[in-house]
Amino acid sequence: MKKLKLLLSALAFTTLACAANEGAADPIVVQDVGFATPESVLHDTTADLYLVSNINGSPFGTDDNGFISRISPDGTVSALKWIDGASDGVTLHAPKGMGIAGGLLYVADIDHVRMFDATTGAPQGAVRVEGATFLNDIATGSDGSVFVSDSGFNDGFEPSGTDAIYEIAAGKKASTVARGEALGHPNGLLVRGEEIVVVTFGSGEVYVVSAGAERSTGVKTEQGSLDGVIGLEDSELLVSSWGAEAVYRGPAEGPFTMVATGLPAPADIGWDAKRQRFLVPLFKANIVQIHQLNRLE
Ligand SMILES: [Ca+2]
Ligand SMILES: [Ca+2]
Repeated sequence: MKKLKLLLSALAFTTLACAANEGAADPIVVQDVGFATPESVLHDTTADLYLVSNINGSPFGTDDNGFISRISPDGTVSALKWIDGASDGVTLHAPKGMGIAGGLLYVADIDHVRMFDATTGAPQGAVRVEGATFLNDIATGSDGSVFVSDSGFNDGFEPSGTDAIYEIAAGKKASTVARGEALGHPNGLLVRGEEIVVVTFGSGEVYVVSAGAERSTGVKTEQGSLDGVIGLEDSELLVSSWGAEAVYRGPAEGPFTMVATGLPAPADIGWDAKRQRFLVPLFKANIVQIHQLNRLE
């Protein structure tokens, strides 16, 4: 009897595993093109191109060699170093999260949010975020507001105690939305109405903050080290997890199921709403994968 039960549960497991992969098209894999520690992918909906931020070296290094690539939705490279820290007049050390608002591309870069013309890539100044150690994700609201997370790490990923979420008001100055180690090393941000959905690299949580309020209790995914977050039209989320080497899907209050696996160090995922694709930078493998979201998943 025990044997039969084991056999049945093994069968059930196999069926589930098949269901998860059924109909999932192979991703487009962009590799061996010169990416260097890609952290974030963003769909520029105006140009209809994907932007990839490349740290190029240490995530903490002020080496002015970071760059931003432009790639076509078919996976071909349009410009590997569209914006290049190595160019004269461009400062870019270790670019991470990106967002576009009001014709400007905002890029998180250690303790600055740098701005570039979203059409030409020309530098448009920077906002220094006083006291920040590890600015990570950028999120934009439909009203043009811009937010940035500080994951609160010093070199070597030691806690710096600077965990925070800031608003970059009028592209000129940072104001605090939330602050403190209870934020659990916040990483990915998503603006949803008056709230910001936060996923954390430290505590492995998904929670919500709004200005002047305590963070919500939140939920934990099964595996942690969460990096990027995407909001789907049906208000579900996609969340990347280094712990699971996967992308999770679920409502902010959970539960979450995996929609793509076998993704080592999946950093800040992007979303192509037009094609219903999620875009995954593999931080350590110097690869970007383009995945079709299966509606049945
Ligand atoms: Ca660098
Ligand atoms: Ca990130």
